Parts: sequence; structure tokens; C-alpha cells
Amino acid sequence: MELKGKKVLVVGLGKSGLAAAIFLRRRGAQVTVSDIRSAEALAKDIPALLEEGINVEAGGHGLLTFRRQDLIVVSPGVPLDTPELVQAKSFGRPIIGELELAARFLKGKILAVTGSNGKTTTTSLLGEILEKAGIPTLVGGNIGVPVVALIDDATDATWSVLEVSSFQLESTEQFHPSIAVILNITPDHLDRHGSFENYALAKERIFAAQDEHDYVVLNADNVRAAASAKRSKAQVYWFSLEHPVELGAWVEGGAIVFRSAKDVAPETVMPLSSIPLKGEHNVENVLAAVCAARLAGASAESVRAAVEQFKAVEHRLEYVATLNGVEIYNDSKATNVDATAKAIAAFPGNIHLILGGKDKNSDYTELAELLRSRVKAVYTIGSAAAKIESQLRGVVTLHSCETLAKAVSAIAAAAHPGDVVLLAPACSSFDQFESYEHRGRVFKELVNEWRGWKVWQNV
Ligand code: UMA
Repeated sequence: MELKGKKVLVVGLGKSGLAAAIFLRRRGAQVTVSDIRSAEALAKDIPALLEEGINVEAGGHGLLTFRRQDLIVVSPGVPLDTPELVQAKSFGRPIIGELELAARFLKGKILAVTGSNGKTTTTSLLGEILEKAGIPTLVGGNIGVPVVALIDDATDATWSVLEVSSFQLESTEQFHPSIAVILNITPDHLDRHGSFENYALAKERIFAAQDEHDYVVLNADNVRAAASAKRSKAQVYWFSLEHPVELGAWVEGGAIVFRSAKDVAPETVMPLSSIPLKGEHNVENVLAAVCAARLAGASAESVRAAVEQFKAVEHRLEYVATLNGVEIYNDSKATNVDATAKAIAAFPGNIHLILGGKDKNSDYTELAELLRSRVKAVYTIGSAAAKIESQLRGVVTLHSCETLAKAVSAIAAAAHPGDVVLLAPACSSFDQFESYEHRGRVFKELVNEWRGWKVWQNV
């Protein structure tokens, strides 16, 4: 792909847009960045961009700006039905995402991981396994490192382990992982994709460019992910918590086993007891990682060693503290109903659960059974609170708290030794926070403040 002299528009000036604009400029393109945020809001990035010779359009997207381009590169968070993009497309302007742009320049092989939940944990774990196996490895994507930022470090020997979201996959064309993993597909981002099926189809783009030399790793226990097998041209490997599979990884006799080929005996990779992460969903993540890592050429020993040493990723069912017998967990990354269900299921009961944030057209009644059996009370926050309360009234004790600070203080007044405090909000964070990371950090700070004040009343 020749970029020299090309007029390229980058839409959105977050992490992806910033990295893409600088990459494109350094490859000789005439770059403009357009963002709906005001110049004041973008002030910290604008000087560096101008210095690189990049034009900046702030405070909105201009129709003319979009029409005058040879190529448009969109950030993942920018919906493809944004009117300026729709019109530019109707004028024949090529539109690709940052992931697609990066993949066209990235040397080496790609191991891509998608799914509604577990992506970041599985991606980090795979990165550590491959590294332990002595394979030159880079990690990036939705995990927080734009893929364009990996290009300079990748060689023909590199495996890039990429967490990829439906937002990124939606705008791919040639993106071609040698190994693609779909961990699970459950409802999420319905506000953006319009329907569950559209969302699932966006996820399936992970294997759209694969052929019979590639691998796709699918969750045999997840109905929608398993249904993807019939549309894939790649060799299908499975993982299952529930039963043995023909090719792939499963649980048997308290251990994880892997079978690489039909005529090969299954190998025992590790006992379940050596997985240091909480929750059955994390066993699924490990099964997927075992399967993908063995296919990428990592030995069973390096898989075992990396899993044993793996620490929970920040904001994913992250243990925060035990304050006088009350255990506190931060699962700020539980941004959809399924992730919250998995977080609740990781504890036997006595949970004080913080729910809420920005709704994504979700159905919170799906939590009813788990709430009844394991949750003492729900503390609602954010703009989704009214909807959550109307859907869960009568199911569980509800406390309207509006903010995270009020929720933590209400819990501090109510929790008893043996209880669990869980931030697993089932919503995105963007109504009150910059990101789920920001929300998780604020939660941990609040917990620390309460720790200092010693006001946990019942302990
Ligand atoms: N913007 C516009 N026009 C619009 C919409 C947004 O100009 O119509 C601008 C915003 O004003 C803002 C910029 O676009 O300045 C934000 O772009 P972005 O939302 O794509 O954010 P980035 O900082 O580039 O982060 C993105 C991913 N964000 C999203 O997909 C929403 C990050 O995933 C990812 O880590 C990063 O690229 C690097 O690859 C975060 C995420 O929330 C973690 N992902 C979703 C999830 O995991 O559920 C998919």
C-alpha cells in the first residue's frame, strides 16, 4: 500500500487516531485528523501533531474534509454509520479501520483474540506464553496499544498477539490472522451494532480472510461462537469446559488436556489447581490460550510455566483488598451483562454488587437468578440506574447511589465480615468516567480512602 503523497483523513483522535496519524505522516502521507471534541479538549495532542505537519479539524467533522481524501482511517470508537463517513463512502472514498491499516504493514504472523469477554486476559496470557517459549512476541490491539504502534518492532519472525474488538473488526478487509480465537459471543454493544446477529457477524470477520492453512479456535460450549465453525475456511480447533473435543483443549480428570491431531493421544498440559485465576470463565480463557499457544508452536512446558505465574490483569476480577473480613474485587472491565454474570458466579454468595454506568441496550433481567441466589444488595450508579432498577425491582435489594463514591460509602455501612464487594457494573463507563480503567482506578482509590478512615461499620 503506497502512502507517499496520499491524502489521508484519520477520524477520531484517541489512542488509535493519534498513533495512526503519526504513522501515516512518517510514511509520507498528507494527513488530516478530524475529531468531534473541541480544540481545548484536544489541546494536549495538537502541538505535537502540528509539529509533525498534520492538519487538525476539531469540534466536529466537516463533510468537505471527508470528501477530499484518497483514504479514510477510522478509530474503533467511531461508528461506521456516522453521516460524514456514509457520505464519503457514497463518493467512493475507501474507508478502513486502524487495525486494517496496521495489518497491511505488520510483518510476521498474527494471533488474534476476540470474544465478548475474556479477551484481555487471554491475550495477555498468550503474550506471556509465547514469550516464555522463546518466540519473538508483541502484544497489542484493543488491550490498549494501537496495532500501528507495533509495526516498527515487528520482524518476519514476530508473532503479534492482538486483542481485537467488534468495533475494530467491522472495518477490516484483508486482516489475516494465522490463528484466530473466538472466546464467546454474548450480547454486547447492541447500541452500536443494532442487533446481536450484526454484532456476531462483526466478530466473525476475524476469520474472513483466513484459508485452509490457518487455524480458528472456537468455544464449543458457546452456541453462537460454535456456530461460526461452518462459515470458516480455516482448520477448526475447539475448547470446552464440558466435554472432550476431537481437536483442541478440554478438562478431564481435574486437568487440562490438548489433542493436536486426530491420530495423536491427548497430552496433559496442567492440573486445574495450578491456574491462579478466580472463576470458571478463567478456566475457559486458559483452555483457549492452551489451544492457540500449542498451535503457534509453544511447548506444553512453557504454557504451564506461564499460566502458573500469571497474575490477574488489572480491572478484571482484580483482588483489591480485604478490609476486616470483607473481600473487595474490581471488575470494572465487566462492561456487559454476561461479564457481570461470570463475575458473580465466581463467588458463592454474600455479594454487595455495584451495577450501572452507560447502558448499551442491555437486558439486566438476565442477572435475576444469580442476583437472587448470591447477591445481598445491588448499588446502582450512573445513567443506566433507573433502567436497572425498573428491571430488577423485586428481585434483589436495591440502593440508588448515583455515584461510585456514594455506592462505596453505602456498602461500607452495610458489609459484614465474610461479605464480598464487587464492582462489576455491566455497563460502559463513559457517562461518568473516561474509560473502564479510570472507573476501576477511582474505585480502588475510594476503597483505599475507606481503609484509611476505618469506617467499615459492621466489622
Ligand atoms: N470521536 C469522533 N467522532 C465520533 C466518535 C468519536 O471524533 O463519531 C472521537 C472522540 O472524540 C475521541 C476519539 O474519537 O477523541 C476516541 O476514539 P476511540 O473511541 O476509538 O478511542 P481510542 O482511544 O482510539 O481507543 C480505541 C479503543 N476504544 C474503543 O473501541 C471505544 C480502545 O478499546 C483500544 O484500547 C484502543 O483503541 C487501542 O486499540 C477500549 C474499549 O472500550 C478499551 N473497547 C471496547 C470494549 O473493549 O468493549 C470495544
